[in-house]
Amino acid sequence: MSDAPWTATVLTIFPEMFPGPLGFSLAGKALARGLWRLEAVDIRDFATDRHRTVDDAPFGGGAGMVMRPDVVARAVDAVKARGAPGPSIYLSPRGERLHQGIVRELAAGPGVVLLCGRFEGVDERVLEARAFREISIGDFVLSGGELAAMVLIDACVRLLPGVVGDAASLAEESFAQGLLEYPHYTRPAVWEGRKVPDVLLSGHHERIREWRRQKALEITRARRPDLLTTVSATASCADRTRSERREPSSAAAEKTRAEECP
Ligand code: 9D3
Repeated sequence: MSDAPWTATVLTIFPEMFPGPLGFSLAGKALARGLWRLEAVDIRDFATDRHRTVDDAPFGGGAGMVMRPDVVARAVDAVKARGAPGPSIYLSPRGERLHQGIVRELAAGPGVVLLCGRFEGVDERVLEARAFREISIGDFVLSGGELAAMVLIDACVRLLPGVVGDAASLAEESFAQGLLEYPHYTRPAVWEGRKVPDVLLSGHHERIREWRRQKALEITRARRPDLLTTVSATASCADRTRSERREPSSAAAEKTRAEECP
């Protein structure tokens, strides 16, 4: 007897958008192998009128329409009653910003129930009454929550046991934790007059490791200095990161960094 797999239950007015990209590649193969489950539920099925209306004009006036609390509540209550596991999450531009710490937390649980907004948003009362957690995927404007839901699901699924086949990939990931990736090269060794760095052809594994570490630090410092913020300002790039990793300036800073690290 085996436990139910990690399950994403998506409440949307566009269920045909799923699995969409989640049906391909890593997530798609894992879905086909039964390592996770996806249920896309049409919120319109929980409307009560002939036109299956899910939205209405905002009280107080203003542009756009708002999703009705009664329809959304019936949808979420129905999937929960059917056993949909995990926290209820509303994908919303005003939510807490998604990061790998949240992804790890959600992937470690039994699944997620994801409410995708359309129109201007969802009536505030149903978010309170059903204790939705609000999550945004970044500071840019999408036309609805469906793509954001797919992003969150994809990020979680690749962390589920057995999904990433190569154990070395996850080991590498933890090795590089907190830094951007070093540059990669493959054949040909010379392309358009550009040579692959000699050290990578040298076979000196320890030197290759050091070179990659150094490049990862340089790239992180140039592109995402915020990932290195707790590091002292005077030592060399490598030294700074080393001392930071061994003697974090505070438990709080370390926790924040760990949660934000890619
Ligand atoms: C006029 C004010 N707009 C807020 C910025 C309204 C609005 C725009 C876009 C309301 C909803 C949306 C649709 N976006 C999402 O549903 C969404 C989203 C996003 O737009 N950016 C980042 N993360 C997310 S999660 C869901």
